[in-house]
Amino acid sequence: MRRMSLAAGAAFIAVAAIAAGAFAQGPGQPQAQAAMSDAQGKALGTITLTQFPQGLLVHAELDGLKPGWHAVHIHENGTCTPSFAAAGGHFNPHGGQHGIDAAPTHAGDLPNFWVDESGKGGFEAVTVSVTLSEGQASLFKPGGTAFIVHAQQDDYASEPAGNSGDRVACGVVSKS
Ligand SMILES: [Cu+2]
Repeated sequence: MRRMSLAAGAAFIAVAAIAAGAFAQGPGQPQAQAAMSDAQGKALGTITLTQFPQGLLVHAELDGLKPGWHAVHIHENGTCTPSFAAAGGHFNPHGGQHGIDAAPTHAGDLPNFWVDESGKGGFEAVTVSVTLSEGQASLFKPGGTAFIVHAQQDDYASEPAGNSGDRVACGVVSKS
């Protein structure tokens, strides 16, 4: 009896591990990514997007940024050249305002994230304001979209970008 229950426990753990892997990797779920680089073209890591029925999971692993809090947003043009200004303003298909109190907010608004002393920063967020699927809020609309990391944190209020300063990293959203 004891051996049987141990075996059953092991089987449960294996299933749980597979399920966790499926969430991280998202086989069968639509995925996209943005390869982030600085203004000199140096690679700073990747933002991976996985579409779930309940929302879009944003998973970022970045390195080479200045320590401290940084704003990150989805901007309205899928280009980072000739300068990061080409990415335009925040992706805002619903005519919203920037911040947390607004209704609606900019669809491209996201929470700030922390970069440690070594320059590494990562975060996950789930947003229901944008999608990899078709529609008005699609990140694959004509012209595409791009992620921008700013030099400072977002104050979640000031127009048009939360007083978050220069654009220090950019990456076009592309299908994985
Ligand atoms: Cu921005």
